[in-house]
Amino acid sequence: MPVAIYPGSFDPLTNGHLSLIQRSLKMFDKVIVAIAVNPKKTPLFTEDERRDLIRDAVKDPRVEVDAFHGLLVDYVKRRGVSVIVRGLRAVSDFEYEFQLANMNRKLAPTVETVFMMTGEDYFYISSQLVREVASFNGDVTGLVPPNVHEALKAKFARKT
Ligand code: COD
Repeated sequence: MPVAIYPGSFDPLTNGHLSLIQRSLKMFDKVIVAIAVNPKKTPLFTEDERRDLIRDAVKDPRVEVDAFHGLLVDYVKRRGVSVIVRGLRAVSDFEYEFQLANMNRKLAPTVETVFMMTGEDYFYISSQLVREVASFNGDVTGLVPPNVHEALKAKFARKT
């Protein structure tokens, strides 16, 4: 059964991520959405919050939501998976993704990275911009799933 791991920060999940997950399911029987937990960074949403937001937004039995600490390739090997899915929005993504994919291949030669181009409606969406817009009370309707929209409102209402 072909399985892929879609890793990311997902802080928070956006409609761009969601589109990629849905399109990946046309190629893979199962997609593991893997939240990278980096203790050196302070995310807006905790690991558990990100996990719940993705689970509630996706609700597909073929999608598993998980989290990992440490190197992505170690996690991928632990899960017995050999395909990583990543998204490309613009030329600016390419350089970073190229480095990441090559470093991962160096560390784990049997693991392949598959790239998917962003959907035309989502090429300008990033978690970072969504956080910034929401922090200034801007409207993020259509950029994130409704449950993430509500969570952003609650998060920034608490902060102000
Ligand atoms: N349309 C299409 N694709 C999108 C969109 C969009 N609107 N938004 C994001 N994406 C894609 C991104 O290009 C990326 O491929 C993926 O979705 C996830 O995006 P983010 O921003 O949530 O996650 P990143 O890019 O911060 O994830 C980086 C990792 C956490 C995967 C990476 O740092 C990592 O593997 N960390 C673990 C430690 C490790 O192994 N380090 C060594 C790496 S060589």
